[in-house]
Amino acid sequence: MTNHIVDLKNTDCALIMGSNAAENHPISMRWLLKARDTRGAKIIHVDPRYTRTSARADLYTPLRSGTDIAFLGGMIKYIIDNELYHRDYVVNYTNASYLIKDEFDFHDGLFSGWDKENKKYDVSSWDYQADANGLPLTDPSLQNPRCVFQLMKKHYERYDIDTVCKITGTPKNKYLEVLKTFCATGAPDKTGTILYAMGITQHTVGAQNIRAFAIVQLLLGNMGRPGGGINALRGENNVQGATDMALLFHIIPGYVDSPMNTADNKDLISFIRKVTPGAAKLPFTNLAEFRELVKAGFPNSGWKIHTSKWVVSMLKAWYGKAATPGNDFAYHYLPKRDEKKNYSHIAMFEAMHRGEIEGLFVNGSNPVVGGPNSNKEQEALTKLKWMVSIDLWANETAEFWTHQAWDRPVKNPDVPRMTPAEIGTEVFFLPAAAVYEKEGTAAQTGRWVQYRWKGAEPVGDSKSDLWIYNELVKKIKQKYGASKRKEDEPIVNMTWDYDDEHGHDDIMKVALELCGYNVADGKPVEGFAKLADDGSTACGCWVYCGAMTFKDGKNIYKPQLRKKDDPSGLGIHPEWGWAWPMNRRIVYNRCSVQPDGVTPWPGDAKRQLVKWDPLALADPKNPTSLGSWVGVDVPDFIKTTGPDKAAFTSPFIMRPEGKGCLFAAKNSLKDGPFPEHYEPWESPTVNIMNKQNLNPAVKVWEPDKQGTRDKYPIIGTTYRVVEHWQTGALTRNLPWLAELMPDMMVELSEELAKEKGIKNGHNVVISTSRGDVKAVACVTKRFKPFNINGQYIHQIGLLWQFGFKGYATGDPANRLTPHIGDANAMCPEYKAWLCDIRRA
Ligand SMILES: Nc1nc2c(c(=O)[nH]1)N[C@H]1C(S)=C(S)[C@@H](COP(=O)(O)OP(=O)(O)OC[C@H]3O[C@@H](n4cnc5c(=O)[nH]c(N)nc54)[C@H](O)[C@@H]3O)O[C@H]1N2
Ligand SMILES: Nc1nc2c(c(=O)[nH]1)N[C@H]1C(S)=C(S)[C@@H](COP(=O)(O)OP(=O)(O)OC[C@H]3O[C@@H](n4cnc5c(=O)[nH]c(N)nc54)[C@H](O)[C@@H]3O)O[C@H]1N2
Ligand SMILES: [Mo]
Repeated sequence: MTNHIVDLKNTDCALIMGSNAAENHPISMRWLLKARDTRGAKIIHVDPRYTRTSARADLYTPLRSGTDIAFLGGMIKYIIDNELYHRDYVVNYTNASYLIKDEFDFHDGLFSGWDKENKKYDVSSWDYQADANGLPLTDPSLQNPRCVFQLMKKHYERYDIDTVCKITGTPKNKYLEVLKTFCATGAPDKTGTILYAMGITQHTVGAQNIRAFAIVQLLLGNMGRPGGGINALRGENNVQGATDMALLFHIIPGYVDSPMNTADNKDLISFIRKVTPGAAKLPFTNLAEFRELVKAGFPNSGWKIHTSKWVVSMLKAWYGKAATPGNDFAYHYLPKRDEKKNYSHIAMFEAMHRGEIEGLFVNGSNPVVGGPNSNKEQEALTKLKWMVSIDLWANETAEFWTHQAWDRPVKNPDVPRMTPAEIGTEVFFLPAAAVYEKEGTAAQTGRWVQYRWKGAEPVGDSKSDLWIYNELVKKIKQKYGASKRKEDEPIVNMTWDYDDEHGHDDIMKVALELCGYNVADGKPVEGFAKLADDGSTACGCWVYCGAMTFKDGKNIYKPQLRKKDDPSGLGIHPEWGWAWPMNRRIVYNRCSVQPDGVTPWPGDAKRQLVKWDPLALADPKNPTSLGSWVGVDVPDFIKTTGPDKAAFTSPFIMRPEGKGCLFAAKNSLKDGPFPEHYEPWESPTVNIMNKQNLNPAVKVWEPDKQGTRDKYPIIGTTYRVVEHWQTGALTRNLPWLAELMPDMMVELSEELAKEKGIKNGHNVVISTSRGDVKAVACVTKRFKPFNINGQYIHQIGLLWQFGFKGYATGDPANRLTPHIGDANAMCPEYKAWLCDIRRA
C-alpha cells in the first residue's frame, strides 16, 4: 500500500476493484465504513460477481474477468475529455509535460520496437527527448503533440464508453455512474483511494492493470495524500515482509535488481553502473571516483543514487570480514542468475517437470493445491530426487505421492498413472511451529512492521523456521568448515552469527543485521541516509534501516512500540510499530501540499502531511542549517531540498525524473509504456481494441494446452471465501472451520444452470484442456451472463481452497488453471480461462 489501512478512514471515495475486501481483508472494510459514516464517502465495487463486498458498497458493477484495462482506459479518457484531472498536480508532479522521442509509436496493438523474432520489445524509443545535458525536454502547457499528456490522450481515444462496455460487458448506465463518482475526486479538496488484490494481478496483463490505476490516480491528484493512493491489499500475513526480504528471484533485499551472469554485471562496479539510473556512461572505475561524481551532482538518479551504499552494506552483512574494498566486497560470491532463464513459480515447475531440478525445499507452501495447472505441478514433484517439506501439516504437497493414481484427470490419458511405489522422490518432513508459537515481526499490508511475542510453546517436535534454518546452515558450514576450494568460499566466509550465549537462535541478532549496524562498534545505523559504501556499515535490508535505534544504553527495536497516540487525528499513530521506509506512513507525501511547499491544496488543509519550513533546522545540532521539510508524517523528500533546488517539485524521489509516471519510460515494463487492453490467453471473444489477442510480450509455455471457445465456451475464475485460508491446510484441518464450508463449490448463474439442467446442490464436473474437477453447484443471482460485443457469454467461479487432506476435502480447482503468467511479474492467470460445466 502507498497509504495504510487506518488511512482508509480519510477517503472521499473508494474504488475496490479486483478484491473481495469484506471477506479477505475485513479490517480494511472497517475503516472504509468509518469513512462512509463520518465523511459520507462512497464505496464502489467492480467485480465479475456480486460479493459480500458488493453488498456493502454504494455502487456495484460487474465486468468480465480480464477486462480491467478496458474499464480503466475508458476512465482515463473520461477524465481527460471532461477535464476532471487535477491540473496543478498533473503539471507539477507527473511527467505529463515531458516530450517523448519521435520514434515512439503505437499501431495495431504493438508499441514501437517490437522484435517479432525474439518476441520482445526493444524499449529504446520509450524514452524522453533530452537536451544537450541529457535533461528531459518539457512543455508545461501540455500542448506539444509529443508530450506525454497528448500521447496519452491519443492512446485512449479508442476507449470510448460504448467500445469499453462491449469489451467488459458492464451495463453502460452503471459504468457512467462509476466514472462520475470516482472521477469527482479530481477536485483539489477531494481524495479517492483504489484498493485491489488478486482480481487485478492474476492476469497476463496484471502489472499493466496496476499501471492503469497509477495513471488514474496521478491524473486525479490522489497519490501521496491521506485517503488516496494505490492500495494493494496483500495476502499472507507477512507477504509484504517476504517481498522486502527478496523472496523473489529478480531482486535482492530492498528492491535492488538481482545480479545476472552478463558482462555488465561482471564485477561490483559494472553492477553499480547497471543498477544506478543514469550511471551507464559515467567515467568511474572504483567507488571513490563514483563518490566524487555524486558530490559534483552526477548522475540524475533520484534516491537510487545511493544504491552502492545499499549493496555494499548488504555484502558486509552477509560476508563480514571477507568483504573488503580490495575484493569488491565479495560481490563475486553472490549467485548470478542466468539472463535467459526465468526462476518464477511457473518456470521452476516447468524445469522440474523437464527433470532439470533434483531437489526442492517447500517452506510453508502447498503448490499441489495452490499452484497453477496443479496436475502438472504434482507430476513435476515425481521427477525430483528429494523434497523437504517444512510445514505445520503434512499437506497435499508433503504427501503428494499418496494420491497419484486417485487424482489423475480422467481425460488426460497421456499422463502416466503412477503408484506410490513407482515414485522415487524421497520426502523429508520437518514440523514447523505456528505463528503464535514463535516471536518475530511481520510487515502487514500497509508496510507497518509489527513485532509479535510468543503466545504458546510449539507443539510436539515442531520448531520455528528460524531454528530450522539456523541449525541447517550451522551444519552446512560445519561440513564445509575447512574447505579451501574457491567455489566453497561463499559458504565458508558467510557470516552466520545468530546464536545467543546458550547456543539458541536469537531473533534480535537477525533484526539488528537487517536494520544495519556500524561495523566499528556494532551499534545500529540510525537511518539509511547514514549507510556507506566504504565497508563501514553493514545492513541486510536497507529499507528496514532505522527500525533499530540506540537509546539509554540499549537497542530499541521500534516494531515493538505500542503507543496508540495519534496527534494529527489522521490515523498515523507514529509510535505504534514502525513503517518502512523511516516510519513514513504515506509515501510520496510531498504531494499533499502545493508546489510552493507551504500552501495546502484549496479546501484541504486538514489533510496536509508535510511542508517546507525555511526556519526549521535540517540538522538539529547545527544552528546555521536552516530550511527543512517537517510535518505530521515523516516527509518523503530529501530534507534539505528547498525552493532554490530544481527538484523542489519532484515528489517521486525513487524515479530519476522525480515525477509520477503517466508514461512508463524505458526499462520499466516489458509490455508497453501505456496499458493496453489484450484478451486473456483463453478468451471467449476476439480483441476489438486492437489486432493482438494476447499481450504479445507474454511467454506461452504450453501452446498445445490452450482451450478454445468452441470446446470451452464459459469463462472460469477462482477465488477465496472467508471461512478458509488459502490452500486450506490451516482451515480444512480444523473440524469447526471445515464444518463452516465443507464442500468444494462452483457458483453459476440461474441462466446457465437452466441451459445445462443443473440445480442448486447438484454434483457437477468442470473441465478445461488441462483436467476435470468435481464440485457442488451453487446456483445464484450473484453471477449474470455478460453481453460481450453482442455475444451472450457465461462466467462461473470456483473456490480454489480444496484438496485431498484434512476434514473437508474436494478437488483442487487448480487442476483447471493454465501455466501462463503476467509478462512482467509472471503472476499466474488464475482469474480468467475457458471451461465447460456439466452434471456429474
Ligand atoms: N479469509 C481469507 N482471507 C484471505 C485469504 C484467504 O485465503 N482467506 N487469502 C489472503 C491472500 S494470500 C490474498 S492474496 C488475498 C486475496 O484477496 P482477494 O483478491 O480479495 O481474493 P480473491 O477472492 O482471490 O479475488 C477477489 C475477487 O476478484 C474477482 N475477480 C476475478 N476476476 C477478476 C477480474 O478480472 N477483474 C476484477 N476486477 N475482479 C476479478 C473475484 O470475483 C473475487 O471476488 O486475500 C488474503 N485474505
Ligand atoms: N486458482 C487460484 N490459485 C491460487 C490463488 C487464486 O486466487 N486462485 N491465489 C494464489 C495466492 S495469492 C497465494 S498467496 C498462494 C498461496 O499458496 P500457498 O502459500 O501454497 O498456500 P497456503 O495455504 O497459505 O500454504 C501455506 C502452508 O504453510 C503452512 N504454514 C503456516 N504457517 C507456517 C509457518 O509459520 N511456517 C511454516 N514452515 N509453514 C507454515 C501451512 O500449514 C500451509 O500448508 O496461492 C495461489 N493460488
Ligand atoms: Mo496471496
